[in-house]
Amino acid sequence: MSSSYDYLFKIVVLGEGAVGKTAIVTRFSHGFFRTDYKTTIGSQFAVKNVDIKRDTGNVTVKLQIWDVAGQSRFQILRPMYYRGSSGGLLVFDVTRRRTFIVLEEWLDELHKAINKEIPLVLVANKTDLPDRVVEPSEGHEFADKHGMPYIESSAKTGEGIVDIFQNLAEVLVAQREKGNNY
Ligand code: G3D
Ligand code: MG
Repeated sequence: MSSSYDYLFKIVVLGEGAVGKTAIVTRFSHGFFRTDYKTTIGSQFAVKNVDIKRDTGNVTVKLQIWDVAGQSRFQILRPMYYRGSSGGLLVFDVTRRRTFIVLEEWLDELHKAINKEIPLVLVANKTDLPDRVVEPSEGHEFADKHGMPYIESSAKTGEGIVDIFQNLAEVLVAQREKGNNY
């Protein structure tokens, strides 16, 4: 992997336990999944470059993706992982409604920790499973309400996985180029 890049962003991955956060990050980063020493207290990060097309030519974006433990026992520790994030993924499991209902709580937790709005992508994961209960229209409605894009994914088949990170990287680069300090 090339070590040169034009932009570096920290991304946090939020959502209940077992929605597929680790599976998404692992799938995207093709095995370049680095376990941090902080794993014991519930976090690890992966690093991956994505190329974005701009009017001015291609730019390389390095994403440092923090996979934060979703279990409630780690709640007290999570805010410190949120600090300094430029963007995030809000992930739920389309087969478990509870993971969708609690998304507002994840947003609150993030905003309390960082005191500002950052670009997020709503990720509806596990679309490969037959027992889906949360419909696309519901996901779209939540995403529209919060001004974020909505992407359906399956870490199992790979559907949507690259889109998630490509989309977020494009938004982050566009903001940075406009002079916003994200
Ligand atoms: P988390 O990091 O959010 O806690 P994990 O979730 O990535 O550990 O995933 C939890 C379980 O869901 C795992 O199953 C994982 O394989 C499965 N999973 C994740 N994403 C998908 C998906 O898109 N489709 C399907 N079918 N399964 C998925 P196990 O059995 O290993 O616990
Ligand atoms: Mg995990």
